[in-house]
Amino acid sequence: MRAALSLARRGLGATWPNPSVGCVVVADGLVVGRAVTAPGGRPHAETQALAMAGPAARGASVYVTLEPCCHTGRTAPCTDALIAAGVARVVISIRDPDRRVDGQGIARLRAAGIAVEEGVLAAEGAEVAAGFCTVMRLGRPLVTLKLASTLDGRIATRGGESRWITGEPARRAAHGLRGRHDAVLVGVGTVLADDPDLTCRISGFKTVPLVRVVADSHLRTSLSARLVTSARQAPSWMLVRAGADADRRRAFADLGVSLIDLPAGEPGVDLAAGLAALAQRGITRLLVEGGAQLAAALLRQGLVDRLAWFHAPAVMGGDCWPAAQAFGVERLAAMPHFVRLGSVALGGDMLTEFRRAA
Ligand code: AOF
Ligand code: ZN
Repeated sequence: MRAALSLARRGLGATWPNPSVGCVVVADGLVVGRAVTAPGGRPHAETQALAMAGPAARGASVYVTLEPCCHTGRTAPCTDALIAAGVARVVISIRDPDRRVDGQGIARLRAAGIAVEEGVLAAEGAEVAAGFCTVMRLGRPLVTLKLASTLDGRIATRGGESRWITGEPARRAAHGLRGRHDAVLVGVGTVLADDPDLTCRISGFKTVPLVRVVADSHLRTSLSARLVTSARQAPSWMLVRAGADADRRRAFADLGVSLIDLPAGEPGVDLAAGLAALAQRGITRLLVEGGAQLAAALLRQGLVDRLAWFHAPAVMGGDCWPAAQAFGVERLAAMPHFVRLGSVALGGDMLTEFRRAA
């Protein structure tokens, strides 16, 4: 199962709208088949691993990070492929929360006489499938907020200088984070200030292009911004207020930018509705890269599931720009709380990852 989980981790960011699933087929103590869900979500892991195993799958044990599907979607059900291959045992990490499956895959395997165990390394299985499970449970993607600041949480000097606060190893790790997400979201302020590309610049890392999303209620983004001029090479989507200027909308659409209409939020667009719209389009894992306004709005609304916080060993002081703008915390009890998952040193910098406290 650990091997299946590592395979599944490799597919993160590449299989949306489907979950990344890992599958290992073991016969007589030997691995005879292994696979991860293909880029784009199909074929599923099990059918590929069974194809690799061929006749060796008969009587084998199959380790899979998510309950095999039993619905006929764009591919035939994995349960049927497992039954047809004559496997003896299926070991599952977690159930598939998709209503078309949710225990029925397990029931179908058992009805065919296959021994099924579930709940093996369930915490790891849940972490790998967290994006897909969040969509199923909450109707929005898993949201990871990435920040890179000084020790006192500052992201730019009072003069506006921000390149670079963290060093090269930390910036490479940030590209790795992009690689494991389906889409990246920034606020329009960041686009105006930095004109970012928002691509994953580690070659070979990303097999499907990262979807770039800008929250831009009034279409203030320049038509010559990199995100706009490259919209035909990699997807660029914009979260806009319904009723934004029609000529500007047409200009963006003509350049290949896809506009998503949303109700007004305070400020900008209604972010909860924006996240729901992204889930509707298949996004399961969303990386938010700022700026400070967007970070504050998401934190205030309890929409941040994970934090990836890079700290540079430096201090700027209170007249410099904070990682998150004010969001009105009066009492300690009102702060969003997080639980530390782990930390790594990256050159002189530090990356700490957190999940929201339950
Ligand atoms: C599996 N193995 O590798 C994955 C599964 O639209 P379809 O037919 O591709 O089905 C998508 C659903 O299949 C998805 O919503 C989820 O429930 C499941 N994903 N299942 O057996 C896999 N990726
Ligand atoms: Zn399947």
